[in-house]
Amino acid sequence: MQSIKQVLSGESLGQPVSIRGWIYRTRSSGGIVFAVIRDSSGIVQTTVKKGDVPDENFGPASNAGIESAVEVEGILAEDDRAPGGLEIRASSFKVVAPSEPFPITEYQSTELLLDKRHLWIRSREQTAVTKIKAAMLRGAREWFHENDYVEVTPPMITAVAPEDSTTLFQIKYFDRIAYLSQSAQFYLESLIYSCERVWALTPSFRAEKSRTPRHLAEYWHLEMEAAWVNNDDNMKVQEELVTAMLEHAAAGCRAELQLLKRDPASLRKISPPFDRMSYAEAMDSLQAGGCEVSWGSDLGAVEERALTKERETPLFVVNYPKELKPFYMKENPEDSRTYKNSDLLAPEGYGEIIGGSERETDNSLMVDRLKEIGESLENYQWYLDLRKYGSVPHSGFGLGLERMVTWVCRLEHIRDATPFPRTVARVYP
Ligand code: NSS
Repeated sequence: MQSIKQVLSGESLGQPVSIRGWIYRTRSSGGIVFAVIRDSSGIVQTTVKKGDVPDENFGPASNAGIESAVEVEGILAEDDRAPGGLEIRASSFKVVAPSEPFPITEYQSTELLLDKRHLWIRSREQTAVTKIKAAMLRGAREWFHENDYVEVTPPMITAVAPEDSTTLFQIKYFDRIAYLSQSAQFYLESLIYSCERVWALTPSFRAEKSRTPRHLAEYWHLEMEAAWVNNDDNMKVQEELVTAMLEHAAAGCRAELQLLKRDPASLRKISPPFDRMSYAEAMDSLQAGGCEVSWGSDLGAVEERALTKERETPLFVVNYPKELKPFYMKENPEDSRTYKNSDLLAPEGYGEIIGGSERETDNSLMVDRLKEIGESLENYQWYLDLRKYGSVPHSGFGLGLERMVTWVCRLEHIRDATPFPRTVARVYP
């Protein structure tokens, strides 16, 4: 048995090959069936001629609809009209399991494709996205390993809100209330006192009511935290990590990227250092471009798009006003209105993919801020403890994996960056 990719390499031209997979397209005329077969590695045309295959094969072969599972043996031959220029002339075509009429045909509504997501993920586009995402994750994992980071496993059930208490999913936890994690950051911060450099890949949950093309209620969050690292060094880690992830995608998924109309060379062009712009400069640039913003305006999708649509490489926006960001960030000594933080914006208008900062190390400042925002100190006692026992400068960040995949795969909507998207409107399938 060979993969279709192996078959399409042409090495076995003129020789017998055997494949298995699912019917991707099929038509028959007279005594011949043209069936394009798909497996995880690609598609190839097979021709099944009456008389060339055992008699008991031909009927099922001509009746089998798309998505029937099949096993095919035959001789690999050249054919200009076939995808990839090669076809298999079948000597055997076994239908392992026929398919009922497949509910997804060409030009379906978005709603139907979401209802039938468990079937739609078989599409070539979705398969390409899944593989590119896996390549990016492998790039990240290798980068962290090579740079002495320890992978850790924080809890997903928690009592604290690192980001925004209005977007917490509440759960019944025995006889009390708990929340699904929005970010593993506080747990990663605790672990730097033993491991110094840590990272984790976990689902994060955000009860975002907004229906936007860049928000999921559940997404995969790649987070890191490191001791003795300031905000500048934190950005260097982000540049290197993102570059490693892009390199793995470009090197390992050429064909998949091309299928999605993303030129792998455009990803390879990206390397450190990325451009940096302060929030204040971003405001000036947006105002000059006609956006109605002023100091204190948040950067939403529209503003981020305006800042990056002409760019081919990512952009750091640094030093946001404190009122726009969470309590745990370190004040900027050069401008106390702002924090030592950064958001990394993807190029081509895709917007924020990473949020990061240096962390506040002073316990009393942190207590004051928590009181200001009306949080109960009780739940944060353990987090505040971290500033009592050998507090050190440290920084970290969180990368939204589906946000990055949306950019890399040039997707219009973040839901296509994940096999089973969870949004306000959808938990099925
Ligand atoms: O809220 S973040 O900006 N920052 C944090 O959660 C920090 N506690 C991370 C850290 O420092 N360890 O979220 C980080 C990233 C953000 O840049 C997006 O890329 C992504 O997480 N993100 C999302 N992706 C998809 N859907 C939603 N709703 C979403 N929210 C954030």
